Amino acid sequence: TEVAPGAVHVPDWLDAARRRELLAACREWARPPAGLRTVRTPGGGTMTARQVCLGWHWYPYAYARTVVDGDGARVKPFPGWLGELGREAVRDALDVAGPAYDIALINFYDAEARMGMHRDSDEKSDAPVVSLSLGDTCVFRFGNTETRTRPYTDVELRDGDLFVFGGPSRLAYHGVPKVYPGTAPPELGLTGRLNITLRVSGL
Ligand code: MD5
Ligand code: FE
Repeated sequence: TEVAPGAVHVPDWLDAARRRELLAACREWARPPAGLRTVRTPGGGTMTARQVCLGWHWYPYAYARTVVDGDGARVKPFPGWLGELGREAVRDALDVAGPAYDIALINFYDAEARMGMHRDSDEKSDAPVVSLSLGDTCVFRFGNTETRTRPYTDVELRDGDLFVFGGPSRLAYHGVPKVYPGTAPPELGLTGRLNITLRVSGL
């Protein structure tokens, strides 16, 4: 479903085996060093979704090769298979050849976690962003390129869903105003929500 030009939602894109494999990989990546961390913004705020990065470490508002706002360890490598998964996602959603992904940002949301309306403009590439969701259902708010406010479209993202943000949608404001606790499929064995975004650094 095209939600806006270049913004394509593909519900249930990951099969059950890939969901399990991705979740198992996320659990490994979350372990220290360079594991799951709490992100603090320069203004003194704390993000409620916790994060782990692969390939390049994101900190507000730039990229580094080490966890400059955490344990200082070198960021874990971005695996080739994850890049292939991203290219497959772009082919399926946009019917174009995908780029060479080199960043994964993995956000973990517990029942209270939210993400405020923002744009992702720290990448020096306009390549499409691939988003994969696991676990609890959330409300994903897809906005416009001009303001943090209306007009926006609320979309429920569920376990196994793919969302690709390309073209004019790459710089749209977006956020996660709500997670519905206890909605993950029980057989997955995840309490909360994981979102994996694949990006091109342009670095
Ligand atoms: C999430 N993550 O569900 C969302 C999904 C983030 C973030 O927002 O920055 O980690 S990714 C949504 C996204 C990425 C790039 C562009 C656009 C949306 N967009 O133009 O709407 O944790
Ligand atoms: Fe974002």
